[in-house]
Amino acid sequence: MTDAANTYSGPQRILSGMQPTGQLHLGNYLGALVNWVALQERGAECFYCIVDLHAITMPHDPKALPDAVRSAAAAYMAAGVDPSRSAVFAQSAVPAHAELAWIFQCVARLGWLERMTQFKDKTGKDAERASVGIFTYPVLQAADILVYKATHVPVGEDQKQHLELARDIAARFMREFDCEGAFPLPEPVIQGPGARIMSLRDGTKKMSKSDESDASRINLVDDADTIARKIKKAKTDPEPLPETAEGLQNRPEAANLAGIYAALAGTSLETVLTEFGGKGFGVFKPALADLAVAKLAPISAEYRRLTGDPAEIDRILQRGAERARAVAAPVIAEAKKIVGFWG
Ligand code: AQP
Repeated sequence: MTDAANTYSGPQRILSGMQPTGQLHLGNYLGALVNWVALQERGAECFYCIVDLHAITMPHDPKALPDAVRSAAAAYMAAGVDPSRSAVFAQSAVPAHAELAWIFQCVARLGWLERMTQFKDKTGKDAERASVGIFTYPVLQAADILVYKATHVPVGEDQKQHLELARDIAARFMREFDCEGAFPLPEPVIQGPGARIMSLRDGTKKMSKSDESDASRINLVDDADTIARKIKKAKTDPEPLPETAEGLQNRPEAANLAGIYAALAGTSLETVLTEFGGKGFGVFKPALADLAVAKLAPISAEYRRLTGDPAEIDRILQRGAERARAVAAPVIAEAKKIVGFWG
C-alpha cells in the first residue's frame, strides 16, 4: 500500500458500483449495499453506478446488457438507495470514466497489476486467453473512484487490494506530475460481519453471481420458499454451534452461516453464539431462514414493483448520469491539463 500522505482537502464523497453480470445476491447486499445506504442516510454525497464497462471484460450477451443494468439499478433502489439523494447511473453513460482510465493505464505499472489476486481467481489457468480488459480492470476501477474525487468507497473485503491499487495510482499520478492534493487517496469502507459472505455450498469460496450453482447463493429476488430451501440445504458440519468465535476456526460453513445471521440481525457474531451456542443446525437453520426471509422479502417485493416500470428506471438512470457527468467534467478536464493534452 502507498505510504503517501493524504493531502486532499476537498469534500467527502462516496463512490461504489456493481457489475450487471447476474442477479445481485446476499454477499453484494451485506458486503456493500447495506453500507451504501448507511452512508446515504448519514447525508454523504453518494455516487452509485452500475459498472457495465467492467461487465464486458468477460463474455456477455449484448442484447441482455441494458436490462441487466436496469435490474441492478432496481436492486440498488429496492435495497434502500434513494435516487433523489444518491446518483444512480450506468458507468458507460459517463465517458470520463474511460478517459481517466486511459491516463491511469499510463501511470499504473505492469507489476502492480500482475499482483492482483482477483485477476488470477477469475482467469485461472486460462490467463493467456483472457481479455486485456480483465487485466486492466482495477485501473478502470481507480478511474471510477477518482473521476469523482471520491474519498470513501464502501465495498466487500474482496475489493481491498483493488482499493490499495487506486491509492497507489493516485499517489504516483500526483508525484509524477507534481500536483500534490489533486486527488484524494480513497479509503475503503469495509465493515461488519457481512464484509465476506461465502458460498452456501463451500465455505471457502466467496458467494458470487457467476457461481454455476444457484444453490450457492441467496439472490435478492429469491422468494421465501427458495430462501428457506437454500438455507436448509446449505453445507454444514455435524457439530453444534460453538459458544465463542474461536470455536468457529476451521469450520468455514458454520462460520459463514453464523456471520450471515449476525449481519442480517445487525448484531455481533458473539451475540449470535451466545444465543445459539451448543445448538445444532436443526435449530439454527430454521431461525436463519426466518430472519433471511423477514429481511429480504420487502427488498424482493420492491424490486418486483420497480422492474415493472422500466421507463421510470431509465428516467432515473438519465438523471443520475447527468449529475455524475456534471461532477466528473471538471475533474477529467483538470487531469487532461495536468498530463499536457492539447486544447
Ligand atoms: N461474497 C461477498 N461478500 C461480501 N461482499 C461481496 N461483494 C461481492 N461478493 C461479495 C461486494 O459486492 C460489490 C459488487 O461486486 P461486483 O458485482 O462488482 O463484482 P464481484 O465482487 O466480482 O461480485 P461477484 O458476485 O463475485 O460477481 P461476478 O461473479 O460477476 O464476478 C463489491 O463491493 C464486492 O466487494
